[in-house]
Amino acid sequence: MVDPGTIYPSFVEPAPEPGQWSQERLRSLAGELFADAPLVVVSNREPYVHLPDRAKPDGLSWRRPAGGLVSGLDPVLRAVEGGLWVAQGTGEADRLAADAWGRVAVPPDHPSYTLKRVWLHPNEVAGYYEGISNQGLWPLCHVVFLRPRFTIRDWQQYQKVNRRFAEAVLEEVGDGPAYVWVQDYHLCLVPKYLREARPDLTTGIFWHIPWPNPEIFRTCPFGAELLEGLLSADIIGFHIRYHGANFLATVEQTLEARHDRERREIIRSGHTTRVVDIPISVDFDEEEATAQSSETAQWMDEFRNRFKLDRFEHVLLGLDRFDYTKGIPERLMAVDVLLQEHPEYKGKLVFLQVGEMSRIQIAHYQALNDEVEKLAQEINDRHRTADWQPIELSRNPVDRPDLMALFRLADVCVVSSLHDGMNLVAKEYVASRFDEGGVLVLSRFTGAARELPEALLINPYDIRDIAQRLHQALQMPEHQQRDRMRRMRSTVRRNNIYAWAGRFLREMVLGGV
Ligand code: GDG
Repeated sequence: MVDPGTIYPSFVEPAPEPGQWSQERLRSLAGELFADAPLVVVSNREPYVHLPDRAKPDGLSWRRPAGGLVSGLDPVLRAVEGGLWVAQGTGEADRLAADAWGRVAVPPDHPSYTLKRVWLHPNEVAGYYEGISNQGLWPLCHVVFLRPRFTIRDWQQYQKVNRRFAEAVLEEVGDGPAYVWVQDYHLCLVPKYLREARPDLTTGIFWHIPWPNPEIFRTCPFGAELLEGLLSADIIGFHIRYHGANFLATVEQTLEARHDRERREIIRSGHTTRVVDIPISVDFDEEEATAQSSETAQWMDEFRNRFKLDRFEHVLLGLDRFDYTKGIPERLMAVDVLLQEHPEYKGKLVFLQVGEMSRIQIAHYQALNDEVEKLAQEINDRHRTADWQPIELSRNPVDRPDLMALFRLADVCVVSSLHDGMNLVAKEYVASRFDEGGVLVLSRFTGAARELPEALLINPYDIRDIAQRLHQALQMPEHQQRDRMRRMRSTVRRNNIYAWAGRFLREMVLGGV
């Protein structure tokens, strides 16, 4: 086999560009863009949840929930002082922490922006979140061969809740101007409701997941209404051009509208919506600093003890929110094939699969949990020795320093999503590896694969392909690991979260000038 490492001449770190995006640069841009009108972010998930805690004087503790949108947007709001984030209140002590209008200053330890919580009834959550959003649009857009479920009852809740989010924004902005940045597939109709009430507001929406081709999208019974909602925004963003192209093709086949191909604009009933592709990323400097912190070092020791890692030559890691789009069974099956084809790894490697359960009310997520547990046990039983098993599953909650510790301990990080808008885990792994070690095995069907060709790219549906890449990763000479990792780090450092936010906000406010 040709050593793919040889195609890369030795890497020289480019000098930082003067125009490189940083928190400072975003803050100064935000100062200009939002001098006269505030930025309001609207999303389903909130960036901080509050929990009851008897040990604390105010009876409250807090944590950041898992998920890419929150990881991506919180640093942005922290950079844009005086911003507002409207989201669903979900924490057990959320009401206790908030004022009568649902407002609370966050981050709780260093407040710099306002979180306004929207309170939803369990029936609303069932129809809007578990129903249309996660049993309908999520499988529809990820095309993972799981039949999407759309019901009229859920749709009514989805409309109602989207209206409530729009009302929460209107309540806060009063009569003044504002820039409203809506997030994701839960809130497609918010731009429409905002425009009906306040056509003068500027609205953008970012679509964090893939957009399917028109043949898939046309199965959605509420497709035209969803598109009308989205086209009420002034700008809609996708991670990669391909998703935007699918969106434009879907609009063309579904609605009467004029399409300006040159400018990638849709003009409908006198209103123009621009389509842009701007890939999301991570706060490279902050992730790197966390990875270098003493807290992370302590967590590394903790994990070394907990999983007895010093016994192994190779530590492999899978870290995801537990979701059937992330290809978790596929990567475990690949470990099985690897051990069958290369029994020399027995006793020498461990695969850690870490991550919190999510969307547990939905049957497919419970089924995934059962499937992964059963599979891990079967594989462990097949290969175990008296004092070793290949797979360790952990569903304990993890926070930033522990995540970074796991990344730093992982010789190989496996991201095997069946389909993913971007995938921030891949970029976080890269940001954490200031030692330039480690190999990223990455699904071709993630947005991240477009930016990180130096990863070992896999088709996650091809278990032998994953197994071969795992073997290649475990055998990769150090100099080649370093070459690849340095290139990937250079990309993520440059295309960081501030670049994403800065580019989107500039497009939204200045219209691409
Ligand atoms: C959507 C799109 C797109 C993971 N497990 C735990 C945990 N995480 C953190 C990771 C990362 C985030 O959650 C996951 O982000 P991803 O991007 O990988 O995936 P999604 O949640 O599906 O995000 C995705 C993203 O939106 C942004 O646009 O990239 O394509 O699907 O930050 O580190 N965090 C904690 N516990 C865990 O168990 N605390």
